[in-house]
Amino acid sequence: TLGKTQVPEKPKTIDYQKVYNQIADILEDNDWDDGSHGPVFVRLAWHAAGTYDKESKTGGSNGATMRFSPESDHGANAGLNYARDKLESIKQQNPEITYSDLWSLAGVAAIQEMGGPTIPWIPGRKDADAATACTPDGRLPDASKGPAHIRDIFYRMGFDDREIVALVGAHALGRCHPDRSGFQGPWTTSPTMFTNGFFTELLGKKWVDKKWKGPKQYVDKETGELMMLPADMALIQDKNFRPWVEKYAKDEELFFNDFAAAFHKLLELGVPRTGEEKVYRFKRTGEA
Ligand code: DDH
Repeated sequence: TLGKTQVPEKPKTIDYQKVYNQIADILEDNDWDDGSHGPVFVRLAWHAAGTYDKESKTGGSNGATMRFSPESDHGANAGLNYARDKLESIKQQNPEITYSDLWSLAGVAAIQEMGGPTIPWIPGRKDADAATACTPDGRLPDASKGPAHIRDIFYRMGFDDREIVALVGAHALGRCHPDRSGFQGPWTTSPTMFTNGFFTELLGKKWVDKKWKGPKQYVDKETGELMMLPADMALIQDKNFRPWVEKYAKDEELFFNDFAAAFHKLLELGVPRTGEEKVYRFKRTGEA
């Protein structure tokens, strides 16, 4: 016979909007780059997810395996320790959130707070507990390469040409650091604002080889202040990428919509879902 009714332990519910707000609160920092941790948070979310391989179903944003060596030491991840360390304070305040949810949520919060589109977000990622789930090096794009390499990398994740171009529009944000990637400079004059500026600069400026001892990159002829990677230039050199660059340069709303869908898809790579999950859309701080 049944004994006393068993009261199931109530699952801990996390107030994700509160976590979003806490992340928003630590973005600004006048001692950091252009004044915001936003760009490096976006890059962390992207590199955690962009290891996905749709054939073997390995990698992706589930697991947060970049906490472990060797993935933390992969060349492409140089400098992302700053983002991981900075987010540690949010993890301390919310011990029940997984690192994999936290990093993806930080990417969403950063984009929205810097003026970008609302990115639908779903929690439920689980952290792997050992380095054995680390992906092999070489799954993230190489900035010195062209269209064929970019397609190899992003088709492996399950993206098409339109989604690829939309995603690289994130280079409106942030900058290259000689001590991390070896490259130098920002792509736009407003690196802490999410805009379609990457596309308007790519088409609107004359790009010339930077004269220096560092790796091959481009600078704008006029001021020499802005930069493009060889992999960025690939988007206007390739006849199937270029039309999307032109569309996004003309139509910021189209870019925002496509980016939001593609970035959401990126953050879902490798995460098991039933389709029943609640989808969150966060309010920006300062929004009623
Ligand atoms: Fe990127 N990126 N990225 N990138 N990326 C760098 C910085 C940032 C490539 C190379 C570099 C995406 C695609 C590509 C951001 C977001 C995204 C840097 C400089 C290099 C190099 C790192 C450093 O020195 O600190 C290449 C190659 C590609 C490609 O071929 C597709 C995508 C898809 C995204 C995204 O978010 C969806 C952001 C943000 C930064 C700025 C980071 C910072 O600290 O500032």
